[in-house]
Amino acid sequence: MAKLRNDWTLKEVEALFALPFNDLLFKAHSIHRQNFDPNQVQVSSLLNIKTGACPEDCSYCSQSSKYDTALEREKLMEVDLVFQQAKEAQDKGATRFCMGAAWRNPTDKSLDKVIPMIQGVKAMGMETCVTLGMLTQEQAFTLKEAGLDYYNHNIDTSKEHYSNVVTTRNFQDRLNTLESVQNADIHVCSGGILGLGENQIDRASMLRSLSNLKTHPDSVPLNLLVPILGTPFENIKPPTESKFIRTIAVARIMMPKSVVRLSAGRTEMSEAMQALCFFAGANSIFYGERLLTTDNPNTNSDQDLFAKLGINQKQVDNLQSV
Ligand code: SAM
Ligand code: DTB
Ligand code: SF4
Repeated sequence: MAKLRNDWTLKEVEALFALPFNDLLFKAHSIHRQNFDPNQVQVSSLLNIKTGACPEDCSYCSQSSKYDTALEREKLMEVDLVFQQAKEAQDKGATRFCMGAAWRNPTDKSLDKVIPMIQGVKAMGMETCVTLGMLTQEQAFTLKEAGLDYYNHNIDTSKEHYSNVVTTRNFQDRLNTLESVQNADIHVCSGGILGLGENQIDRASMLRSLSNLKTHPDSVPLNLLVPILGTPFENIKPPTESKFIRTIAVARIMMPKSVVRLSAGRTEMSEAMQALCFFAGANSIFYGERLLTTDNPNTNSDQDLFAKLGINQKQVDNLQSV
C-alpha cells in the first residue's frame, strides 16, 4: 500500500485535475476501493446550537453580522433541546452529531456550556463533533478531556484566495487552530467550499494545504456554496458539475484514508451527480432536513437514494471512552 503523502507539489495536483475525466475517476475509485468498502457511507447530522450575530465577515455565510441576511439571531440552545434533536437524528440513522456555533471563537465560559452537550450526545452512543471557530491550545485540550471525537474547522478555500472571502481572520489562523486540535489528539474534520469564485489552481492549492497538514484530516467535507441572499456571494456562478466531481476525486487520491464528505449543496444536485461523487470517492454525507441554517435533502429521499445505489450506512466504531 502506498505511503500517505504530505509533500504534494502544486504541479502534481494540477496534473491530477488535468487528467481526462474517466481516467481521473478510475484512478480515484481504484484508490477508494483499496482503502474503504465502496458501498458504505457515513452519515452525520448537523445542529446549529447558536445562530447568527457572528463578528466574522465570511462572504458566504448567513450568520455573519456584517450582512443583512434575514436570519434571526438566537442565543445558545438549551442542553435538553440539543439532546432531543440528537435523539431524533439518531432515530433516523445518523451516527455522528455535529454541533455548530456562529462564533469567531468560544469564550471559556461558553465552552463550559458546550461540554455537557458533547458528553450527553456521546452518552447516547453517537460520535460527537463540534465546530465553534478558532480555539486556543488549552481549549482544544479541554474538548479532548470532555471526550470530543471530531472538531470541524474548514480552511474553506486556497491560501491565495482566502482574503477575497474573509478579511476578519487569515488562513494561518485556521491552520493554527487545526494544529491545536491535532496536538490534542482530536480527530480533525477540515475541508472547504466550492463556488467562492475560486479557480482551478485555488482548488488544487486548497487540497494541497489539507493534504500537507502534519497528518491528513480524518474527515474532509467538500461543500458546494449554498448561495445566501444578502451576502457578497449571493449571485456567484457555481462551478460546473464536472469540476466539483473532479475535486472529490483529487481529494480521494491525495488523502486516500480520509473520509471525504459530500457536504452542503446536495439539494441542487441530481441523484446521478451524487452517485458520481460517491464513485469518485465521497463516503460521507450530512443527513437530515437541515444543515446549519439552510435546507438539506430529506431523510426519506436519502434513504431512497441509498437503496437505489445499494449503499449501506456505516455504524459507529471506536468511540473514544470518556
Ligand atoms: N463559526 C465557525 C467557523 O466558521 O469555523 C463554525 C460554523 S461555520 C458556519 C462552519 C462551516 O460551514 C464554514 O467553515 C463553511 O465551510 C461552511 N459554510 C458556511 N456557510 C456556508 C454556505 N453558505 N455554503 C456552504 N458552506 C457553508
Ligand atoms: C461543513 O463543512 N459544512 C457544514 C458543517 N461543516 C458545519 C455546514 C454547511 C453550512 C451550509 C449553510 C448553512 O446551512 O448555513
Ligand atoms: Fe461566523 Fe463561521 Fe459564518 Fe464565518 S462561517 S461568519 S465564522 S459562523
